[in-house]
Amino acid sequence: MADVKPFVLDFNLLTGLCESGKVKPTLRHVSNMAAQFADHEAAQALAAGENPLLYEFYGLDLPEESGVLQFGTTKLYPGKVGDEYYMTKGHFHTILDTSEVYYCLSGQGGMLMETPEGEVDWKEMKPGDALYVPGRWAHRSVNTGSEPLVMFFVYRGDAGHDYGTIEEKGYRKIVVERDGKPVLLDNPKWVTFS
Ligand code: S6P
Ligand code: ZN
Repeated sequence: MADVKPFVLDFNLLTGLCESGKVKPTLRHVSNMAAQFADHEAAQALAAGENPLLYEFYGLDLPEESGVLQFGTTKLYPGKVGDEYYMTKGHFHTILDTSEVYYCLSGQGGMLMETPEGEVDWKEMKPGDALYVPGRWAHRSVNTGSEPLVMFFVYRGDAGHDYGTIEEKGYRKIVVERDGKPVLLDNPKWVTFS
């Protein structure tokens, strides 16, 4: 069993950031996932230019064991690449049948999810909403608002992250702005991009 002592961490309710600096965030810029955006040219142009920060999130240095819980926050900034909202890379868990809980602290957006069999779901999230992502569902946060979308998450410590499947195949759906509102469209690049 993991030898972890009780500890406290601070995550700001509005910004999601650990202001004490006890843990450091991982940063993802457009260049880290340019191929994931449907408008590849817009993504490449952004990556080659100002290369904006899309999001930052915390992962703790805890043993990757089934009895451990990983937790932290994701701060996803507002913006679009072409007409597609800023989003996280998205992943399946390596142990596919491990679930995750997200709790929205601030901002507005949603979670785009899909199973290996092709079932798709989109759940909107606003402050105070808790989302259960069952095992087998890939999950990607999307910021459809004008402020950072901040979410707290918890998942099993040994779940692991399979990014490769999404990197190779993409998501079946994209979330884009139409007349100021988010709509889901088929991803024109699904499976075809490398
Ligand atoms: C981990 C959990 C989150 C994400 C974070 C960034 O299982 O779902 O901590 O890692 O929101 O997203 P991504 O897709 O880049 O890992
Ligand atoms: Zn996850």
